[in-house]
Amino acid sequence: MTKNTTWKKPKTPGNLHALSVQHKKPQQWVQVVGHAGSFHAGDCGMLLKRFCEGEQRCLQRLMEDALRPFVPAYHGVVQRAEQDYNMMDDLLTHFNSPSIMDCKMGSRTYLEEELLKARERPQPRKDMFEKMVAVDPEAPTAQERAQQAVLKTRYMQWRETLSSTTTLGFRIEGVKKTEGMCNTNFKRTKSREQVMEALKDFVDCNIQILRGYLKRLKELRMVLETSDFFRTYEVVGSSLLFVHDGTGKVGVWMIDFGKTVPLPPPLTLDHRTPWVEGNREDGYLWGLDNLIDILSSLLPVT
Ligand code: I3P
Repeated sequence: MTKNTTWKKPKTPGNLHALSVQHKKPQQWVQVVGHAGSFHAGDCGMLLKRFCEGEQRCLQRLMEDALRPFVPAYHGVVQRAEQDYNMMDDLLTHFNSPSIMDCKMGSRTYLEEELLKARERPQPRKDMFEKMVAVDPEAPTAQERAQQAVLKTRYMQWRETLSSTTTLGFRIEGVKKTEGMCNTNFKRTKSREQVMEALKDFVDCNIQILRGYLKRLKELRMVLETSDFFRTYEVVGSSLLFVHDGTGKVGVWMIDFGKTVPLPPPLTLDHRTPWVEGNREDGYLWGLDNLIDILSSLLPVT
């Protein structure tokens, strides 16, 4: 265990009950990160996410796969105000004032096909230039500065190396702690130590919560290693959603499959081999190994 860490003892069931009653209020859906306006709360514990055909295909496949317990249950397409939505379980429904963290998994956040497209038809983006200089005014090259625009793949690669995506195979995208504000200020959270601090803060040094997350992540890793779906898909830009609450309840689910694409048979991935262009590897399991290792190192030495 690192020095100067104060670990909270797991709360007794009595305290827990009082806490959950005290905080009980109608479940509100909270969006930690993601494209603005893409989500709506549905009826009866459902979440509506702006329709994406690729994501629909993944969710349909996942409902038949060993990974089913680790993804939100999918309930088909609904229409609201002439817009189609994929309807799925709202993963926060059974939590009381939950704390939520979104970790984007993998060592790469753009698809190989996006890279090819950017080469064939470069479309520099002003919005991404602006996001880049807001974080680091020195980041753009002279040419990018002259254009006041950057390619999306360049922006994504810059985000990957600025954060822990390239070095650890995952990055923290956003955290919302019980009753707190949503914090998405993790763009420069890169080193193992910085990630450890952020994770420690997220679990509030609660060992029970930490153990719960580790158990769930190890189960997920075991299932990923045997899943037919996972072996045959390039999984890019997908997140793990961490949720816990004051009762000690924890959950982790795979979410966001908009950039998860089937591989041309007979190609399969092990998700640990480093990426070189053409091999389609995404570093997902390498990132999960690192995440499990870092969370394990936060446990007190017994
Ligand atoms: C966004 C983030 C998203 C990406 C989006 C970026 O950058 O990388 O993952 O969407 O691209 O703007 P940031 O987190 O720095 O705001 P996709 O994963 O769907 O590509 P977009 O602006 O083209 O939607």
